[in-house]
Amino acid sequence: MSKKVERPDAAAQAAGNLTKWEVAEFKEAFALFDSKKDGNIDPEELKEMMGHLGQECSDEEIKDMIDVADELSTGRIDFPSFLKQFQHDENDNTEQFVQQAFALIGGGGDITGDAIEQFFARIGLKLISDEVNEIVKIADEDGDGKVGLEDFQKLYTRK
Ligand SMILES: [Ca+2]
Ligand SMILES: [Ca+2]
Repeated sequence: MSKKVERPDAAAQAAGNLTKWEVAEFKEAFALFDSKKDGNIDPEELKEMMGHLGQECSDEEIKDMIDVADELSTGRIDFPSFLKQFQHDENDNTEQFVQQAFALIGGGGDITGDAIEQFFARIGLKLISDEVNEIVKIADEDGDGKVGLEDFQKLYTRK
């Protein structure tokens, strides 16, 4: 066990120019990865989650992914480090990231209620239909009942 590093203000600092929606969403994503609930994503947890998402990664690939984010060199990713990966100014791949996330959740098409349900089922979460409808409602800017790429992109540019 490596010693626990406490950084109470780091999350707020790392949030930087991310929208509140994004910070809340990344917090949920982080909690999903952190299956042991110890406040860090370790290689084992990362590998497990990538597997759920259909990405089989080698130990080497997992280590590389951790290294990119691991600013404290603990071999694990804490929430502030995780958040920093998604900063707009440090990461000009936001557009690409959004498109990849859209494709991942939508399974190649628009994000419908069914697609959301299946996505969460893949990562081991069962949503009730009220929750699914709520997600679609929040994200569906143009009101056609599903989340298209444009709706989805707007989630990441809203302040
Ligand atoms: Ca953990
Ligand atoms: Ca829509």
